[in-house]
Amino acid sequence: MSRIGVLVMSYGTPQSLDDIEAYYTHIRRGNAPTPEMLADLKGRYEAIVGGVFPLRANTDGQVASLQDKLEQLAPGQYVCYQGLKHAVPYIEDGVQQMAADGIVEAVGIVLAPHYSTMSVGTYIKRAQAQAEELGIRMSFVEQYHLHPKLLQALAERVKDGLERLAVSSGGAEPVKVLFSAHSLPVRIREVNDPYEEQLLATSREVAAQAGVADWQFTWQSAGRTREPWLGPDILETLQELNEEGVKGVLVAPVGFVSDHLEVLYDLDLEAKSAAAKLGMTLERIAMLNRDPLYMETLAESIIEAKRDL
Ligand code: FEC
Repeated sequence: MSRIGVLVMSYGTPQSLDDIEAYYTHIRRGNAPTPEMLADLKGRYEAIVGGVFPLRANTDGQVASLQDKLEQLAPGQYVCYQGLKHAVPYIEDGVQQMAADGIVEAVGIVLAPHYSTMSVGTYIKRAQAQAEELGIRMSFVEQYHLHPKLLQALAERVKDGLERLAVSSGGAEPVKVLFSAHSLPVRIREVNDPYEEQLLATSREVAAQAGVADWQFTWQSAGRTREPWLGPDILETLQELNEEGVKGVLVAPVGFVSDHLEVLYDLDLEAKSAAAKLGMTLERIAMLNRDPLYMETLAESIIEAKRDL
């Protein structure tokens, strides 16, 4: 019997500084960015430790660790492939590789826990279209935002983060936990998109498990387009918290699972310096990356989705 393919999908990142324009053009559905937009994005990648692209190594590591975890739970049954949304190997490349290897049944999963028609929904559409063309039967994990092991891993990180914040702020009070995720255009509300509710559900559960009473949710990393995006943005939220007298902030970007630009630049550089200018201390929880509990979350969700094949 042939093995079950696992298409592990992630956002993708440029391969080099020279590749940023092609990457940005792909994100913009074939429209090249203006020279100003390109310079701005290049500047952000350069600011994160001199132009590195940590998402690639992190995604590679996550896929390798997931393969090991599946091997432990179901020896010889699953084989992982990578498919990226905006960089090589693209989602379609991953599906083509499965077909070339003789895979006839596969499960797809995205390295993002919350479902939106504009995020996970588009990954699935592309994978499904290519799989149909090549005769591969696929089922998909659409979300895993309330998986108990994911919640446990995040709650542990919030507890650790609060300890770090107590040290770096010299015990200053009061402290607020800010859960965050990538903003999306406000128009997702017109289609009753579950994204916002799922993010709030994760935040609520993680706060409860970490024993945090004082928390709120905020958006980050809104795109540079003309239409309205979900807000408030974290930079506005920091202003408000400062007006309320908050002294310490722990950011928990629960919509992301990896160290990458939106975390290392938007939070660690931009939000941290904005908080410092307001006289507040800001810390961030460690990202999940290859956390064993996260790997178990993915593996168990895949094994569950295989039942729908
Ligand atoms: O480290 C890296 O190289 C990549 C970091 C990265 C991640 C990421 C995740 C998400 N995005 C989502 C939605 C959008 C929408 C647009 C958009 C634009 C960008 C740009 C960059 C970028 N995103 Fe991203 N995103 C990452 C990086 N994203 C760079 C372009 C410049 C900019 O605006 O900063 C707007 C597209 C348009 O122009 O129409 C929408 C969502 C996620 C989280 C879920 C997921 O991982 O898929 C949602 C990581």
